[in-house]
Amino acid sequence: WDHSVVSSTPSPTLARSPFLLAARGEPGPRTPVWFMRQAGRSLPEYRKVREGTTMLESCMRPDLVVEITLQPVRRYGVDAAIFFSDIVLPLKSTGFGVEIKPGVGPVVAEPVRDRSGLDAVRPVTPADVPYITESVQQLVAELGDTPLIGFAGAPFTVASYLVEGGPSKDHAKTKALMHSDPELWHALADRLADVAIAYLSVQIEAGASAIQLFDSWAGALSPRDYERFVQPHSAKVFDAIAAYGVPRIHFGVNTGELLGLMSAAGADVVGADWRVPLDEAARRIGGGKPVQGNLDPALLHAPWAVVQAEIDRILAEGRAAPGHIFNLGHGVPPDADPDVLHRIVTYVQSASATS
Ligand code: 1CP
Repeated sequence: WDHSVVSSTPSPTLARSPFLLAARGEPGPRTPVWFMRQAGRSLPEYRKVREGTTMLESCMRPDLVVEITLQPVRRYGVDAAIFFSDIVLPLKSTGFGVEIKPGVGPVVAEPVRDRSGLDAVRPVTPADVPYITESVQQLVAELGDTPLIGFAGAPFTVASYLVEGGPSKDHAKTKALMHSDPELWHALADRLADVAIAYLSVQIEAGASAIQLFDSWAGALSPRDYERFVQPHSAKVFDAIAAYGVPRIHFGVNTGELLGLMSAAGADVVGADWRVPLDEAARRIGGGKPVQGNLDPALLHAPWAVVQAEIDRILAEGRAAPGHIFNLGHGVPPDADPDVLHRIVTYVQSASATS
């Protein structure tokens, strides 16, 4: 990998899209909005095209990836598309034994708990994932002035699936590994940093104009453990892709106590969930960085007047940062009403517009 190769320069109109302006902390015409997990089971058109194809198979089919990524852009008019894939896809693409079990999430055939397990964890090369390059290139062509966000799972969050063997509430085996065999932990996290770097590089080189590194479950850690066991590995990822010059977003759930450390890992934009008001999040993130967030997804079921008041509050609090990208505090739940999401997009875009 030659990470000094700068990705193709975005067209002037793409570069001045509300999303990319906000991500760079530059003034824009309005607050951009997109949703984590905006594609997926909440959309009937998604359920229809996914029929008969497993999750990871569909991630390897450019026709499906392009269609599914575009569905929420068409339906909601969001200000950015997020590449349809999964955090375990790069491992799957190198032959690692992982499946996505419907209604559960990633399930690993042989959990990684000793040195011998490490060998199976290796980064993709572009030759492993021609379908990723093809899907991103097609998407960028179809999206025109709407930016495409590439993504990867951060070392801790992916490691948790590998060590636990599947989704976990307490991440107990992962924490036990960190503390009982720090050397093995750091070796695994270092490899997963390489996995993320390789996967992000493929997406950026194919034309993604921003990336998000998901450390969804990092909020399970104390700041002390995060700093020692996780931050250096996420920092490696951010450093390695810095030369591409695309905005780098970092996000995790329940990370109120970690926002400063996640920012210091090297992110350009930090996302917060609904537990921290955005003005307070901006203060903790520091360095005058843009923020992303943070409507509680549970409120999608609240009366519209409540949702609207929450949006007004979040937009006001977001002005404490040099840029604000409106989002939910976590992913769209499968039972979300697409009409409510559409109404949120329309409202954010009009309420935040400077006349
Ligand atoms: O808009 C989009 O749908 C974007 C595509 C996307 C992204 C960004 C998917 C498709 N997955 C992800 C990232 C991802 N995958 C994360 C980080 C983001 C987050 O925190 O939500 C995580 C933690 C995963 C792991 C994962 N994959 C889970 C969570 C399990 C758990 O531990 O609770 C699940 C349920 C999946 C499967 C999956 N990935 C994506 C979809 C649409 C689905 C649902 C399965 C399906 O539709 O069949």
